Amino acid sequence: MPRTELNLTGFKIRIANVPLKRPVISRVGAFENWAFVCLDIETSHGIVGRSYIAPYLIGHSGAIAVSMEALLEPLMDQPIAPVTAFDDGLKRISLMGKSGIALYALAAIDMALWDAHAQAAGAPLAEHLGGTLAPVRAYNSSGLWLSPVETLAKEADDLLTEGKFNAVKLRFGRAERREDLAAALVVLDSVEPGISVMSDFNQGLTFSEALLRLKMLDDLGLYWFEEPIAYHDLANCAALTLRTKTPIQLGENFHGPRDMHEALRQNACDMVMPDVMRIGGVTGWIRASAIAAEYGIDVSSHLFPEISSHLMRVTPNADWLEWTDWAEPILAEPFEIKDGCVVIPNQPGTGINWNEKTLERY
Ligand code: SMN
Ligand code: MG
Repeated sequence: MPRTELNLTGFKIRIANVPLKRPVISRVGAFENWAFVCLDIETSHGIVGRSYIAPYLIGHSGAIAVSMEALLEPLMDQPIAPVTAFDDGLKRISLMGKSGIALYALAAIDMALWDAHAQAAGAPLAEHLGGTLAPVRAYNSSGLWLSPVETLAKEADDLLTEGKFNAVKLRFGRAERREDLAAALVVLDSVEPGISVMSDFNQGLTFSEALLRLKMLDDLGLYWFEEPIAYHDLANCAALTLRTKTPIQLGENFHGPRDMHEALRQNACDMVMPDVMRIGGVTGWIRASAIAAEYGIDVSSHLFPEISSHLMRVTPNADWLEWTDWAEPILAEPFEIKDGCVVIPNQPGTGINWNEKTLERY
């Protein structure tokens, strides 16, 4: 096949504030809308690479867009080379610290470059990265927030039914310890045997409260305890990991593969669930998943289900994909869920295409 060079010829960045079907109420905040920064990169052969990131705070989205522009300018008219662009970009952002806004901007660019690169090769991203297409098992994370306990059984049933899911995630961190216990019992009693229930404290506990609360919940058969305390407090996370039977899950706040390496080196968790925006896009994910593999640790994903489904297909020890429906309103073809699994579209690239009408509206 003749080799044609694919150059970056332009880009478009759009910010959308999309209403959530079920508002988020958690210890990281309450949200009625979810903020997206959407990137299109244009190339010399008419191929458009697309990605989105979701930085929680709409007010910070503009700063991320500006950071994206600054990182994209030097790539203009250059060949599309995601790994080279990532490493050069990392050097550039090191002047501001290789985390936070600058890293998110770099991750968005990395994902859009990989999308274009895979499209140019005519392969879905998972295949382009050397994997195969197959359904990816997912838990429905679009609900079970810190809502009244009496609403949880019905919501768990709705969440499981809407995509024939076999797993859901329940949020903890209520004011009183016994309220979390009541929430856990209601949900666990209401689901069929064989359904997995993950749990997430969103860093809501102090270390001493975590000792008490995790002990209280430890024998219920929850699949994992996610972020019980401040995520950067690795020493105390390691102490909790030693003391609890339920696996401790960390990862959505790893800023780059190095953070994952440090957490695993300190035995701060039993499992990891990187967030493709914070870990550094496709390139950051691939590097992080190699570290997890060497530690023999299971890898789940955090948010961004579309691109994460491709990445889970090339992740050794892939465990559960986190499914949320939050981007659906701005996608031309939302990914299908079949029997609790995300179906990766069999088309070149990531399969992310905009619903231009709604994207412009939001
Ligand atoms: C989460 C994600 C997004 C908003 C609130 C809470 C949570 C998760 O930490 O893991 O899904
Ligand atoms: Mg979480």
